[in-house]
Amino acid sequence: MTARVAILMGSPNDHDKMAPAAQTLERYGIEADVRVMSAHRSPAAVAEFASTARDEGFAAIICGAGMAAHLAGAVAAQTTLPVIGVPLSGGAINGWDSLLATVQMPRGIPVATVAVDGAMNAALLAVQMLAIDNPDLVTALEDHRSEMTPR
Ligand code: RP5
Repeated sequence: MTARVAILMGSPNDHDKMAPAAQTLERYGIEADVRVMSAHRSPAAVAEFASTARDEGFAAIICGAGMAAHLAGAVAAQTTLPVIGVPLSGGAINGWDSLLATVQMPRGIPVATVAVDGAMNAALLAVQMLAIDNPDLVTALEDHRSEMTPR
């Protein structure tokens, strides 16, 4: 089965901030499965998805959420796949809440947290994980880095 990456977000209102993740995976030819589910509003769906994700062929799961952002942690609790958390801005304290909620995971259940609204970096981190045993992705990553180099 070809490796896939899941992109989860806590609300339909998160779509614009998470769009760079799917766009970046697309650039690398990696299939993204984008879904809205919430640690608070649909916890059973989150548990079901996360606990079966490895068997469904996912290689990594990107989770974006704002405010009391528990989505990445709730997913990480149910899978040994790598989980990448994207704290999203918005709300009364504009991302400080989601940053701390996403990054401050208890010992034993890691979430690789990127910057607030860092959806592109979340996707690049997933690509780098997939590149561990994929030389074509290594080359694509190197080409991308070289495009980003200021000239
Ligand atoms: C989080 O609460 C979502 O990820 C979203 O960023 C935030 C607000 O959600 P909405 O009230 O806009 O649906 O769970």
